[in-house]
Formats: sequence, C-alpha cells, structure tokens
Amino acid sequence: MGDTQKTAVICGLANKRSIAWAIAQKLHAAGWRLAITYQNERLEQEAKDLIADLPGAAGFMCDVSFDDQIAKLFEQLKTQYGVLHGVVHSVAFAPAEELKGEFVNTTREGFRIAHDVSVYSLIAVVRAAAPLMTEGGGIVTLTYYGAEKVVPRYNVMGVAKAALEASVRYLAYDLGPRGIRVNAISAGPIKTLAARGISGLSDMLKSHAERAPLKRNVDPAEVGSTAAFLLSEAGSGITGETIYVDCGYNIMGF
Ligand code: NAD
Ligand code: 0WE
Repeated sequence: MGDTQKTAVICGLANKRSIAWAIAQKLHAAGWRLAITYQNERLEQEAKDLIADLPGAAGFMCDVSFDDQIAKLFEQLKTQYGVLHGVVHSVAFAPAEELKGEFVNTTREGFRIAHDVSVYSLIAVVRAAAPLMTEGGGIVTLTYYGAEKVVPRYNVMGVAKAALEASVRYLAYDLGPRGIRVNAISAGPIKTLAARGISGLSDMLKSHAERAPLKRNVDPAEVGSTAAFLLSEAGSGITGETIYVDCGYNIMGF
C-alpha cells in the first residue's frame, strides 16, 4: 500500500471491551494504519497487548486533560506519520459520585471535570490534529442519548454530551473549508469499563433491547463499522451530524 495507506489516531483504548477497540478493529480491516492512545501507565500493558494484534498499529500514552500531553502526542504523530486522515475521540469521564443521586447536586468541580475530559478534550485534540490533516479527512466522537433526553443518573454526563454534540457542529463549520468532516456517533448502551460500574445497567440493557425496533442491544462492532463508514469516502457528504447506532431506540415515542 505504501503512501496510499491512510492513517488515523484513536484516543480512548482501555481494554478489549472499549468502543475504541471495536473501531480500531474495523479501521484496521479497512486498511487504515493506526495510532492508538491510552490514558496512563495503569492501562498501558493491556492496551499494548491488544495493539500488538494489529500489524502496523502503534500505541501512545495521552491523558487528554493535559495540554502538554496532547501537544507531545501530535508532535510524535507528525514525526512518525506526517499526514493524518482520521481522528477518533472515544473518551469520557465524570467523577463517580456525579453519576449517582440527583443532577441538582452536581458539584462545581464535578461539572468542570466532566466537561474538561469529555468535551474540551475533543476541541483540543481536533486543534492539534487539524494541521496534520493536510489532505482532508474525518473526525468521529462518541455520544449518548442522555444528551437530549433525561436518563436517570447520567446527570452531568448528559449535559456534557449535549455540549459535545454542539461542539461537533461548531468544529464541522470551522474545518469544513479544509475538507475535514466532524461527526458524532450516538451509541446505545454497551457493557464497557465506562458502563460496568453503573448501577442498574443490566436493567437498562434489558429495557433497551425490549423497546428498540431491532429488539436487541447494539454490538460494539456496529459502532466500529459506522465509524469506518464515516471516515471513509462513503461518508464524504456527512458533517456536523449525530448518527444513531442504537438499534432504533431513539425513534420511539412509546
Ligand atoms: P471505556 O472505558 O472503554 O472508554 C473510555 C475511555 O476514556 C477509557 O479508555 C479511559 O481511559 C478514557 N479516559 C478517561 N479519562 C481520560 C483522560 N483524562 N485522558 C485520556 N483518556 C481518558 O468505555 P467506552 O464505553 O468504550 O467509552 C468510550 C466513549 O463511548 C465515551 O465517550 C462514552 O461516553 C461513549 N459511549 C459509551 C456508551 C456505553 O454504553 N458504553 C454509549 C454511548 C457512548
Ligand atoms: O458515557 C457513558 C459512561 C461515561 C462514564 C462512565 C463512568 C463510570 C466510572 C463517565 N464517567 C465515569 N466515571 C466513573 O467513575 N455511557 C453512555 C455509559 C452509561 O453511563 C451511565 C449510563 C450509561 C448508559 C450512567 C448512568 C446511567 C446510564
């Protein structure tokens, strides 16, 4: 393939259940060269073991709450790859206490952290990536239905995802003239590390499967193939959009 191969960076690999991993597998199968990031030393070994299964893929550490770590990541990517064609942002965090109890009790610090890690990080990563995307390309982030309708206990994350979806539209406007498209995938609930600690998740998955037109839950591979589609030529007319990969759950009124 040589220099016809496209390169993407995927941020947010924790383990084999991560949506980032499902996306990595689909992009790899579609012929992409991948740089995959994990948050810290604690996740390094597991991430590197997974990345070793994808020939040509490389791992990088990056905590997106630090500007210097984002700057260093993109310096490394510029040196190693020169040009980037794709960015996947699969990162979110709110302090655990904020995902319990009532939204009205959201703390100033919990609000700040949720928005810093889950929303501002997209803006910072996109700003750092854009100068490397000299041939145009695509950016994809992950959101959830709690951005637009109340999901009990999703709380400040719902507000952060609403800001994330609005950020996608503003970024799409800024980067459109450079041939860079920015979209969000709104995934149905999936049992990942970020969802496992959530009390009542099993009940949620059950009722999601009952209410969704497809009568089942989403397979992370379906989120992966949608990301691969959005980053491919097939998605060339789509930008600023939130695409639902939720087995149709969001269309239901009753
Ligand atoms: P996950 O735990 O596998 O991935 C979340 C990742 O965010 C982890 O790799 C974690 O290390 C990373 N992260 C958190 N803080 C970070 C920081 N400061 N710097 C760098 N990385 C950081 O869980 P997931 O479900 O795959 O989540 C990925 C994305 O998908 C998130 O944006 C999440 O909101 C979204 N999402 C998840 C679901 C679901 O039900 N699992 C549904 C819709 C959307
Ligand atoms: O976006 C998410 C989860 C994001 C998340 C998860 C955690 C758990 C561990 C962010 N921060 C943290 N902080 C932690 O300490 N999802 C879409 C999955 C999810 O989370 C929920 C859900 C669903 C679905 C929380 C409450 C209710 C439903």
